[in-house]
Amino acid sequence: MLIKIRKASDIRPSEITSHSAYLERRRFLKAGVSAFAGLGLARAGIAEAAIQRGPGKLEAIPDIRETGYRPEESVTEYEHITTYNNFYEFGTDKSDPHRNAGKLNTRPWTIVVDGECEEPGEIGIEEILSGFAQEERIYRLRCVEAWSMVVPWVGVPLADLLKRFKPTSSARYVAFETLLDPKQMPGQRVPVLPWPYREGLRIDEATHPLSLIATGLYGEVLPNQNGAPLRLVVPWKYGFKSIKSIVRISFTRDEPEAAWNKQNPREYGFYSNVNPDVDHPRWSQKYHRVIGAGLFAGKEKTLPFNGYADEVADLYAGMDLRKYF
Ligand SMILES: Nc1nc2c(c(=O)[nH]1)N[C@H]1C(S)=C(S)[C@@H](COP(=O)(O)O)O[C@H]1N2
Ligand SMILES: [Mo]
Repeated sequence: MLIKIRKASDIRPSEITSHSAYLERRRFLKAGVSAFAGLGLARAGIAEAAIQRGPGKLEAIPDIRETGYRPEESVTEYEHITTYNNFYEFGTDKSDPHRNAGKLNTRPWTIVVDGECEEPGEIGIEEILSGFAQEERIYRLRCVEAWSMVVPWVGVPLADLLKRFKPTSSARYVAFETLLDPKQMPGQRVPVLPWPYREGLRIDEATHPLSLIATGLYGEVLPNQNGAPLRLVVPWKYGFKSIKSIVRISFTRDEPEAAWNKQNPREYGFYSNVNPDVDHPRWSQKYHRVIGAGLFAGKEKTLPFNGYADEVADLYAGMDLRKYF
């Protein structure tokens, strides 16, 4: 169950493939799974085979750079990733976002970047898609509700995006905000959360190489229910930190407010690092259900920092993780 991750700096130029080559290789690998079995490559083969393009309903993202960011587990099927969602702006049932998010208009889409930085401004989704190298990042997503999946994201390291706005030394945190538009997001007419949905990270968390701004999954642009046109992905934290459909990013001096933390600070901490040793007040966090594994599959053990401890534990050296949960 160990998650082996190569550092981004280990990427070889030969791994930067064109999208068509990427799709070709996927097809080849899919056909070749059985041939790989028994060569010690079976697990990797299975993971690779699962990563084809989505069903082709959405625009393909060109020139995706492959990276070594991939867990050993099988990738969750597109069908599950796009029909079992949390996106309360479109309803609180897992199937609501898939049914209701189609109405969201994601073009044009502008993100305002402001606060403690030298060059505040705006950036459009088209510029993020064309002006930054798009990387494949296969990450586990562990929801605080004790379920988990493995998602083949496409996106841009958050650090690369933030750099462009030149944060100053006063920027100790980064705050994120989702679109506020009850016309398009009917769930916002119900006060289940303090709208707009907001989240925040410490600046060192935000600029950690694992932190990603996702623009797509399975090689295509994000389906609306997964947070189109761009959302945060912080794989070592509970899923609710990975805020969807972002319209504002602000550099701040003080810890920013976050929707779930504001709604119930006892249950949802600001840090919310995945931690099997700190239970949610109403349920255990020691195990999780694997989405798509089938009705009779057993639960899986939850790992500290969702299996990314080698990469991120240093960020919290000396901190009492029961207090800062
Ligand atoms: N704006 C917004 N972002 C959100 C949520 C939400 O309700 N609204 N739900 C969060 C939760 S609880 C989880 S588990 C993940 C789910 O992401 P997915 O639907 O792509 O799997 O999105 C997070 N981001
Ligand atoms: Mo979640």
